[in-house]
Amino acid sequence: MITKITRRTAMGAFVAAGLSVGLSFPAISADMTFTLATSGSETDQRSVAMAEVFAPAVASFADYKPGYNGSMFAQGTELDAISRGNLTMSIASAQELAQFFPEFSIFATGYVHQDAAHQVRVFNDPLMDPFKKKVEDELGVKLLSVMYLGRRHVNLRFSRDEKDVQTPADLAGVNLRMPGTDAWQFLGSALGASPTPMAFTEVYTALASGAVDGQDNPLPTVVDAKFYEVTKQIALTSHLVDLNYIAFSKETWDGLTADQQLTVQKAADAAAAYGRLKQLDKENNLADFIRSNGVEIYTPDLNAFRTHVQAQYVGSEFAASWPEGVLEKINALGN
Ligand code: KDO
Repeated sequence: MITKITRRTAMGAFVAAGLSVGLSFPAISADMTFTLATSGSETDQRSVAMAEVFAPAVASFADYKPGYNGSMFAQGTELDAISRGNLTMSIASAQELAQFFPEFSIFATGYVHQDAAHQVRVFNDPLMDPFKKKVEDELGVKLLSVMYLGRRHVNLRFSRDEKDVQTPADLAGVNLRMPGTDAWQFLGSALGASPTPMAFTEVYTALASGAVDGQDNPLPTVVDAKFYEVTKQIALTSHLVDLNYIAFSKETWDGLTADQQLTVQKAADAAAAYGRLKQLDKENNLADFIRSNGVEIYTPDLNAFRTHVQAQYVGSEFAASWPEGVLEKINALGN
């Protein structure tokens, strides 16, 4: 009877005995388990990328155990869980990191990132090194890769006849659900709305009941979370080309062999690239499906939104935390 030994040991024993490693034998537990907590659904492209690309790539030495819809840790608590050694991975946001390190708000600022490729150039640029180092040294979290979440737009319960959104002034008094952290709430205010903090998993019910007037997420999320069932319009504000980071426990990372570290890094990059392409494809092809479900989609006065939102950040507490010259470097990496 094979006792509970690691897969690597068992494989080594078979190979040493000159037996084909293709022999089937009882499942043997891997050396370790990578847990991942996300408030995203199982069908969200970032979750799919982690399950279908990352997990198989590390399977030779680690099992993968995801917790979707905030079931493992509530949205916004994942980084603390990693830091305390209770979680391996999360799909983290710059807004959540800004709760620990305010300077991360630069990556969560409206109308800064221009598109998915710009996000990748910024994440891979040396300008990111001090940010990454601080998160590793002070939080015990390693940011492996940048994931593309998409262009966030204003999505309202009201029909366009009830509330036509052309400029930020049209959002005055609109109770707009935004995620709970300060940087998110600031963005909601910068759009001209009255932001309400709320966990992602509560948004559908809040829209259906009228507890909030709207929310902001990219088109793929509007479809995946079925927000089109409880809203009537999307004003394509593109106010944030949003991203997440594949966040990994530094303690776990430091316990890996060099080969395992290389495998984990390559697996994260491959998953991020796969998810980015799938999300971009969905983003470019979902408008008609959403319209077919009775949701009006239109482009507001983007110049009015961009000018107003950017003006709110000038002189803000967030801008005060940005390291000198970083915004200029980010802009220089744009198109
Ligand atoms: C959301 O709560 O609106 C948000 O889009 C914020 C993102 O940073 C990310 O947490 C996302 O939710 C979840 O992954 C669910 O898609």
